[in-house]
Amino acid sequence: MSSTAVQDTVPTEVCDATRAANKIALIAHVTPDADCFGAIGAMYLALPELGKYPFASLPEGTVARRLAFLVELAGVRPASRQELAACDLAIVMDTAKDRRVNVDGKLEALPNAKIVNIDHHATNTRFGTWNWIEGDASSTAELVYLLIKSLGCQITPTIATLIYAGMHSDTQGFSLSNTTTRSLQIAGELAQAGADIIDTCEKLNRSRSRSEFELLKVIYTNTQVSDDGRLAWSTADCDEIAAAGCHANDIDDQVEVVRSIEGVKLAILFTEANQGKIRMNFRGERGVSALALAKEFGGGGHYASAGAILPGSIEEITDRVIPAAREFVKKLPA
Ligand SMILES: [Mn+2]
Repeated sequence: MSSTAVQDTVPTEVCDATRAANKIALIAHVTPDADCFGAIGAMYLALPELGKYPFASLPEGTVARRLAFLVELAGVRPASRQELAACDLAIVMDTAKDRRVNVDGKLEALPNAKIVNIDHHATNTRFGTWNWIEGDASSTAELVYLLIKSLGCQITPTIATLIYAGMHSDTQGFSLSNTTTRSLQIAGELAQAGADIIDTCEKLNRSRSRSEFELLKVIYTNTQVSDDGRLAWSTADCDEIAAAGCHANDIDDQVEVVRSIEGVKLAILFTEANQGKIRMNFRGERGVSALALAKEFGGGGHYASAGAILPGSIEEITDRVIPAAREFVKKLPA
């Protein structure tokens, strides 16, 4: 666990831009996770207190069943194209590159909006008018907590629950290396503010649908481990994902199955939710940079948790990536 290395202050420009705007679009990344929904939901509920109109971009079909409760909890109504086009500010959260925004028509669909870019991905390309990037923050939800407080808005029990969900999820229940004293301290403040931790964690961790469970069985079955035990990977192709009853937005944290094996330094999950497009999730354990390997294949993300997408079949892509991954773990110190 690292101590508080990140700054506690929200950039003044971010607060000023938020206060100056009237209609604010709330945007996160494609295949949104709990951090995205926590951040969007919390801002959606906080902004009206400042007299601002929030408009959330959630194109149809982008909410995973498992996470729909967060959207419902915040009462988020997805904005129309027209509403988004009329926004004068876009707060883009948790999104490392502008082409990853979860907006129909991407940022061109908001021609009048200046952009506040809030993120904790080390590889963020700083595409905003204003950029607030803290690579050491546990989650974007953590940054949103600081922003809402800086704006002088209340942390209501619902806002606290949404932020907690984002932080809990991105830290795997405060168990990963991005867990800091600041994140634990904020978690305590969220509990104090009335976050419904038990219900949220049950929904996030102990409410898998049968189809997601079927998909996990596939991933367990397909898991392979290198002879030295340092590399583990698994796959799920198009047919296997469909047979389990899953869709692209159900692929989330299943790489944790692969990562859970003792001694594994690097875990990779290859999934083909969309035919011919292989998504890779890389996870590094104990100081191993998953990002370094993901970058070799055009990917990005965080130091220990990264991703990439390549065109091809599972077989073609594993044939390319696994030899590189074997070399990569071989070079790691004993
Ligand atoms: Mn995040």
